[in-house]
Amino acid sequence: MNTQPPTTNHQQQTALVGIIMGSDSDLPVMQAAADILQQFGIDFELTVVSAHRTPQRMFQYAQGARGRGLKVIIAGAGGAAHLPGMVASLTPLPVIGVPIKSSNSIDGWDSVLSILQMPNGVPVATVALNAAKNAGILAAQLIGAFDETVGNRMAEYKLQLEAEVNQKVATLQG
Ligand code: RP5
Repeated sequence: MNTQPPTTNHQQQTALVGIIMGSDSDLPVMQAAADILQQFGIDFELTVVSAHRTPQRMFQYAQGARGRGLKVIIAGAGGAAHLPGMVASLTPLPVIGVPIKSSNSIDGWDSVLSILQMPNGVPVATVALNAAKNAGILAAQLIGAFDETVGNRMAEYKLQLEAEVNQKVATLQG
C-alpha cells in the first residue's frame, strides 16, 4: 500500500471530488462512486488513506484538499470507521461518508454509527451502508448546484429515474 502523500491511482489535475477509503479492500464498494462521477463527467481522484494506519497521510490529504482544488470529499471506511469524521475535522470541505460493511463487522452497525454520530459543528453527510453510488450522486449534486452543465445532467438523471419507474408501471398495468 502506498503511504506517500496524495499520489493517486486515478490522479486528475482538475479533480473536483476526492474519493478516499480506509483500505484497498474497500475498493469493490467505493468503485461505484467513481463510476457515477465518471457518468456525470466530473473529474475525481481516488486513493487509500487510513485514519489508523497512515494518520500523517490523512492529515496531509485533508489539509491539502481544498488548496488542490477539491470541492467535496467522499470517504469510505468500515469497522472503527474514523476516516470520514477525522477528515471532516481537518478540512472546510463537505465530507460524504460511506459506511462499509467489513467482513468482521456487526452487520455494519459499527461502520454506520462511527460515521453518522458526529459532534455538533463537524457534520459528515452519511449515506446508507455500502451506498457509494449515492455518495457519488450527492457529490455530483453539490457540484451541480454551482456548475450549470452538471446541474442540467442531474436534472436529466432525475427525469430518467422517473421515466424508468413509469415504464415499469405501464408494463405492470399492461
Ligand atoms: C477499515 O478496516 C477499512 O476501511 C476496511 O473497511 C476495514 C478492513 O481493512 P483491511 O483489514 O481489509 O485493510 O479501516
